Amino acid sequence: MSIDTHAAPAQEFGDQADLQELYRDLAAVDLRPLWTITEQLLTPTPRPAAVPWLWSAATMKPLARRAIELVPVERGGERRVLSLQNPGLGGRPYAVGTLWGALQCLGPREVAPAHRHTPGAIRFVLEGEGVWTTVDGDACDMRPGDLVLTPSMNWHDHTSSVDGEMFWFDGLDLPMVAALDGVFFEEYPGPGESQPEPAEHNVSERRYAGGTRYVSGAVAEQLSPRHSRLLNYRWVDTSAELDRLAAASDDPLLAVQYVDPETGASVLPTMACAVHRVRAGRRTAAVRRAGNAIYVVFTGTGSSVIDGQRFDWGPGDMFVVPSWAAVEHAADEQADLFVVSDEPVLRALGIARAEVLAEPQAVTRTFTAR
Ligand code: 1HN
Repeated sequence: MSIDTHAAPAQEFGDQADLQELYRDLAAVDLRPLWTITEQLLTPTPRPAAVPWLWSAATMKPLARRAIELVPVERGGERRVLSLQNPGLGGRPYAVGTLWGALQCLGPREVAPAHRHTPGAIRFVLEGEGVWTTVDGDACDMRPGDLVLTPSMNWHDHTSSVDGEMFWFDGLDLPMVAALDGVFFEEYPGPGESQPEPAEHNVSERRYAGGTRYVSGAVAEQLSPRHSRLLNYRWVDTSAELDRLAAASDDPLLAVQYVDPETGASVLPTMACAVHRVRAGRRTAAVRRAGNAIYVVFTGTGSSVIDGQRFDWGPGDMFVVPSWAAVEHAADEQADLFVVSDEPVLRALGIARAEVLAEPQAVTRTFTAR
């Protein structure tokens, strides 16, 4: 947050010249009078610097393909990733104040080298095949719609075994970890730049996929650094769960949260993931939540109204809903929206809140994607 240095004091006291001198003398010794900035600091409701925004697949994908042609994936650069840079954040490469969001692509038979870091990541696969992410020795096969976790300090590299291209969404808690000055990063010590391919893939699935991986209500409260030991949530299972909910209700919105099958908590301590299915021709209630979220359109077309602005979307588009912005969705054809949010952190701190609006929002503007 940046605090306007030139803001007039909220109240004026005493002799003007003396007061101005006091402010100068305070500034000269790195002291700041709270009474001049109280209203900027303590806003009645969150005032995120990030703005509601949308990045379209039609714009991103040709640019990603050009990057595949021009830029190798190698040690140093580490990844071919196009970050969603919210224009409200003054050049910081973040989708919203607390979350990194990006489109990552891998060209034919490329390997992105192994490393590990304190920020945790989730991947939601958009397109492609024949790629796996090895997470601390477990090769997790990636198919469209799969959610793959690379928790904090787990070694990870990405391997393409085929001639096609691969595209996925990356969500990281990097801005939160950076705000805590907690970023650590290490290159894999080898031998080689990537982890050896294990004889068997998808070990975490065989061990943990038997438990409850999806819930439709609230996820378990938990203040713990633990992450899910299950590293891959398959689209076949996610969509089967959505189908099951759809058969049991006529709501416009069917929501499944991915959870740790051993605890019922969110998949990572810092990030919660969900899929929101919006039924064809239906509109969801407008909701606002404390905390930031990134939406990735997996299938379907429709629009969302975010604080009175309409965003039209289709497959592969990504958009952000900053804290406390009202959001509602309408689907033309049935739509599956993947959502990642920082909600577990707000819950752990006891400051989560949400509000369902009584009325649909009036649309005052329509967003034009670049
Ligand atoms: C990272 O390690 C990956 O491993 C992707 O694929 C995106 C963005 C910031 C920092 C580390 C990856 C990242 C990242």
